[in-house]
Amino acid sequence: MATQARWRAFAAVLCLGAAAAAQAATVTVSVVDREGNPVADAVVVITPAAPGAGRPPLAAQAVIAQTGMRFTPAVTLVPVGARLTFVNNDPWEHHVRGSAAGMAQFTASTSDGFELRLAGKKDGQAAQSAEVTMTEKGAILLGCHLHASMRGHVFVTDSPWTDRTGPDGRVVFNDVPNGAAQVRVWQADQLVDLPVRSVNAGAQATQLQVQLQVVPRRRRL
Ligand SMILES: [Cu+2]
Repeated sequence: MATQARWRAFAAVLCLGAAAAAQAATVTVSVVDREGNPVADAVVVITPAAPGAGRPPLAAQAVIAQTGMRFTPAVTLVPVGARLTFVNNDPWEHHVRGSAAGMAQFTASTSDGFELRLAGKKDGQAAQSAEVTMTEKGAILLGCHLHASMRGHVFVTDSPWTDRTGPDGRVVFNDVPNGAAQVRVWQADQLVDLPVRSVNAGAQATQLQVQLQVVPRRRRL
């Protein structure tokens, strides 16, 4: 009798496990450029219609280094409310500016965004740094008033289901709640927003390919 009860309890746990697994779906998004080649550093945002219990938030802090006349990383992904720390490792000054990316960069007033002057790093001293808080979602273009070749981006998201594509151009989410969801793809050189795609996450793994209308420019090495 006791054994039977234990088996019943075990079976109940198995059922619960199966139910929990069924609620989370796998969604794979592949981003390719106009010529069909995989695109790294594109941002994929999934917004489930019913987010359920949600997902752990993305890290609310990020460091963007200015090293060798580059912003590193080139694309930084943070949630709304995150704190960014800019650190100048170069021995010369950088005058960092952040402003709306995409088509907005042609219409936004110059007073939008932020500016930071970071003195060059002196031998034997700590690098200069400054912090900025990202209060709104959207893509930010980073530049430097002193060095026109410097370019970087910050993507501020309001969905915890947000990730960057790897070198294979793919992002895989294994924990999208079952049901309808919207998928947005952002890429730095795709200035015109791509249409939002709809998927129905479910028992069958969802595969979605999104093609850019551009071929992203290569990063200066
Ligand atoms: Cu600079």
